[in-house]
Amino acid sequence: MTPLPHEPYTAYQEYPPQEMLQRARDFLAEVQRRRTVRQFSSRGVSREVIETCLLAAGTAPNGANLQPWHFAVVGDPALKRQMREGAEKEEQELYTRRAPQEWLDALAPFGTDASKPYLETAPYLIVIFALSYGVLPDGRKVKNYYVSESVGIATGILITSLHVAGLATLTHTPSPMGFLNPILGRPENERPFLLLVTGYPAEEAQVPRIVKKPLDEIATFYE
Ligand code: IYR
Repeated sequence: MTPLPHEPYTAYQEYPPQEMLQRARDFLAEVQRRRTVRQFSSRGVSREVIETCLLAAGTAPNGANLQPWHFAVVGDPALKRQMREGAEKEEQELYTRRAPQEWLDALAPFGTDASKPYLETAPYLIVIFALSYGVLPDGRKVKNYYVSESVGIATGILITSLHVAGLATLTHTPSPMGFLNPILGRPENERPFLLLVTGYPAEEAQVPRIVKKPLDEIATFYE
């Protein structure tokens, strides 16, 4: 393979130290307002906003720049209904049979159960697929690298970007998620990674009072 042409990094922006700190603090305040929401309004959302946030997600650092993701954006009510039916079937199994007691105990404070009405209420369901391998136009398979890491980072950027735009999300992981491929006609190299419910929060939306770990618990400095 010939090396890619390289060019000066002119887009880089340095800030004076005080401004750097202020920007970091502003961003912290912005993301601290983000909450996972489980009650959505059925109010429509601009497709262009979703498209813009997906482009932001697509900037994620990833293995060998192979960009091993695909975003299925579902606004069609018939498809949303099928997805809800599929998810609730799996979740019913999960909550009644598959999940060990320890898992159910960890979930109990949040009051979640197998019923997922938001899969029909919210205007958009974004299914993030991880491409286990790529497929060339001639059908040959291409190995992808660090797929989970890459797709995880892209998903984080997507969630943050939707939040910054003023939309709420719910990271939903019906388990297992294989039922999504036939509904959405996705090929076998695409593995559902996460389902992001997106829209405006319902006016009566409530969120649990949770606490984030303090810095000294989540970080250790060695200097
Ligand atoms: N997938 C299930 C269960 C679930 C699991 C965890 I860990 C959560 O933080 C929340 C839910 C569901 O969506 O209900």
